[in-house]
Amino acid sequence: MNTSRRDFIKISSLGVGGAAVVGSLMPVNVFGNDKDDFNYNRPDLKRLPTYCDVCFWKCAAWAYVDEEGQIKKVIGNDDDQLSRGRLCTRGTGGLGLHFDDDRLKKPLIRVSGKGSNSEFREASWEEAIALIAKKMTEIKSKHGAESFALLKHGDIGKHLDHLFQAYGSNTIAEPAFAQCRGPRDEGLKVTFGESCGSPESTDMRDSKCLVFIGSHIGENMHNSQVQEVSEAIDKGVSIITVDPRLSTVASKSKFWLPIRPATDMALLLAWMNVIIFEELYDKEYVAKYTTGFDQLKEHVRPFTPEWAYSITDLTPKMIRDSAIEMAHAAPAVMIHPGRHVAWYGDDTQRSRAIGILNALLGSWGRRGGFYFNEKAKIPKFPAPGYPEPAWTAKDLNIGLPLAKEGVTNNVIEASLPDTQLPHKIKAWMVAATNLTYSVPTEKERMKKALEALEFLVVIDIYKVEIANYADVILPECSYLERHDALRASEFREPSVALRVPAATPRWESKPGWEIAKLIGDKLELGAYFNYKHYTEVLDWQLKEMGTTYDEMLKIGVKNLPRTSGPLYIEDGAEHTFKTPSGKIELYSKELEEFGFDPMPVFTAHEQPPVNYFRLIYGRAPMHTFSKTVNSPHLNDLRSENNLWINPRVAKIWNLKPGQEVWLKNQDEVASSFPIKVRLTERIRWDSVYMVHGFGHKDKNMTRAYGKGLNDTEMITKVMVDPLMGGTGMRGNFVTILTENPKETV
Ligand SMILES: Nc1nc2c(c(=O)[nH]1)N[C@H]1C(S)=C(S)[C@@H](COP(=O)(O)OP(=O)(O)OC[C@H]3O[C@@H](n4cnc5c(=O)[nH]c(N)nc54)[C@H](O)[C@@H]3O)O[C@H]1N2
Ligand SMILES: Nc1nc2c(c(=O)[nH]1)N[C@H]1C(S)=C(S)[C@@H](COP(=O)(O)OP(=O)(O)OC[C@H]3O[C@@H](n4cnc5c(=O)[nH]c(N)nc54)[C@H](O)[C@@H]3O)O[C@H]1N2
Ligand code: SF4
Ligand SMILES: [Mo]
Repeated sequence: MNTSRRDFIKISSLGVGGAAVVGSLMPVNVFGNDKDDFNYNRPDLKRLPTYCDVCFWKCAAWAYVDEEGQIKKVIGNDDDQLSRGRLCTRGTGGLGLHFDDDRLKKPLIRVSGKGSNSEFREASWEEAIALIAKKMTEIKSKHGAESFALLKHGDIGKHLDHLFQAYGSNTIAEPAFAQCRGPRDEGLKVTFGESCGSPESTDMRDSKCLVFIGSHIGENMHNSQVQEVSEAIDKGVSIITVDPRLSTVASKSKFWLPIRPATDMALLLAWMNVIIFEELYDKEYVAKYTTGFDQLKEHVRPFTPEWAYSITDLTPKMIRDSAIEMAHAAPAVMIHPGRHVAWYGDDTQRSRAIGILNALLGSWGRRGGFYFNEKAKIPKFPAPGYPEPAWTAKDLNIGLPLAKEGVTNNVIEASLPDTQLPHKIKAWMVAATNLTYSVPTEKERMKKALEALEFLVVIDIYKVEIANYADVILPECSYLERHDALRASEFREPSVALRVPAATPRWESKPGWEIAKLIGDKLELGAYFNYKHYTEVLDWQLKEMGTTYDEMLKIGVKNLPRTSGPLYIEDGAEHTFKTPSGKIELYSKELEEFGFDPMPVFTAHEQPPVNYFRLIYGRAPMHTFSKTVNSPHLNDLRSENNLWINPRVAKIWNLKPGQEVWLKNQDEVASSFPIKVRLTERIRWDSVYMVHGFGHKDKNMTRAYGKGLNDTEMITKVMVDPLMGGTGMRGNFVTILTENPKETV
């Protein structure tokens, strides 16, 4: 990395961006649903409401269908706060999940082998469901229902949560906690008594200064956020991006801070130091709403920008100037708490530090900072109470005081024959999560756990890698082919959105609600599934909420009035935070009582050894994790990832653009597939970068098989967050192999 890049870079002076020429954050073609190129008024078309399931933003949308029942187009619903009438490329290309002929077509039952040598045969739904119910009954009587775990993500999760709790198991976990936003949510809860939620309650459209620490909005395509950042850019917002890589949003920033990876905490403490000692903080807000300021002031006294310089590679001037920039915009400044924050194991504390910084600037509960969100309450369809399980997934979270949800890694750990955890898990149902791609584990541990299971059911739309260990595989239909639970996303106003099928399920696939009901009925849990079709549930719920199924068919999404009070703290008004003290806790007695640092501290993390690079990863605008890579529509836009390498490194290593290389990590794990080199100044010399989700190993995914490299393979060292079990994944180092390791060894 040359000196000018290491310096405090004002992008405008590089001519890459700058407020005058930046305009929108959306790269051309990212919002693909240009409404002008399609005649929506064609008499042969009808439109049906849905909400997008290509990621968890759940944008409300319309599916346009012709007389033959063919889905022609999916577009955003104008009345929706999340889509604002536009879908991102992935949402527009969501059709690909419907049309993909590589999808699972029938239930499959394993006949032999496990893993890569497994053989399956097709089965009828009756046979598959009967086998699942028989095994669930057997496991319940042998080991207790609790030993049957549900690992899920996505919309089918709600239906299966209900099934599992009716059955007697609350051994439930999903990667959205320990692999994603758990550390952030728990860190913010300790500080403010609540998290920023999902969608995050970031008031970006009215911000004067936006700070992104790793959050790479623009590649991370969470729809309304991208739109709000673009709006703020158009209004002249100043952006500060902290990222070892010149991300899309960094290229639109006034200040890019190309930090040495794993040292963000030092920067955050130095920012606090400047803001406190240069008296840039919001004195009134801090006095009125926070507790522990004096302790924080003493705590950060030594953490000067000069102290942080040698740790972060960021000059004291960069640190001071950017802190001043934020303070000038306060309280309309939003330091984004990020979303996938499971980085280095001290992530809850880093998220807390971000929270504290926002508090010092008075931005929590203020316009242009964070608003108070609200979610619609969906009434529960009448059903008996659930039996009380003897233990739940949370009981596996030994010594993790803030692990308030199931931790996937602990479920995996409890499934190992030699587990030290207090409860043993014997079977899994895995739905809409490709665990072997999304949960990092030590070498071989996941495989051992999978091999030890007495029974594994996988419910997916593809025969993904984990399905090769399954005893039974069930094909769910795509979201465009099914009803689902009502969407009640938290936002500025509460809302409810409906999803109905735009097409009939392809082949023999079935919707999640029906799969849950079929298993439930077979288990004689029919009282919990007291309806013939899910529309009865939807209609009942919607009537309770003052609307109807028929009305929702016409409007798709309904925004409801707020009932929880104002969006922001009104000037000078009293406000009680949901913390033990009722105030924003700059100093946390709660953490102190648990035996943890009451205020965030800097811990030095290992840096890459000679000839190794830190592996960092992120998103591409046209893909969601590993789930869209095979979609014909989205694969067309990008079929493989590439490896970002700084040209200086490439010169020393004699690497050429487009050259295929393999990676080997610190634990001697070599990649299954090669990845092509991309030379770019946009990455520091000590790191390499790739987009997560590629390198599929199952040949049934014909477009995705063997294309690109799976970052998770390289993530065998996990830095566990001692507060909540988050799995820090960015402490892995890779070296570059120019020949296929499988052929040379
Ligand atoms: N297109 C698309 N969008 C998505 C998703 C998707 O799959 N596809 N997934 C969604 C989901 S579930 C999530 S959780 C979010 C995740 O997205 P975000 O929360 O925005 O991002 P992260 O994955 O945490 O971070 C990625 C960025 O961190 C930078 N980085 C790496 N190491 C460091 C470091 O040490 N310090 C700093 N400051 N930066 C570092 C990388 O260069 C990269 O730019 O994206 C969401 N949006
Ligand atoms: N190495 C690495 N690991 C990561 C991340 C990373 O950036 N790098 N990101 C982390 C984050 S932030 C998150 S949120 C998690 C995400 O983790 P996951 O949610 O596990 O992500 P995917 O790998 O996309 O798996 C989704 C699965 O759902 C299936 N699927 C798609 N549509 C449907 C459907 O309609 N019905 C059913 N039943 N199945 C469907 C897909 O085929 C796929 O198998 O991963 C985490 N793990
Ligand atoms: S952000 Fe994109 S992929 Fe995610 S729900 Fe919205 S349109 Fe779909
Ligand atoms: Mo995530």
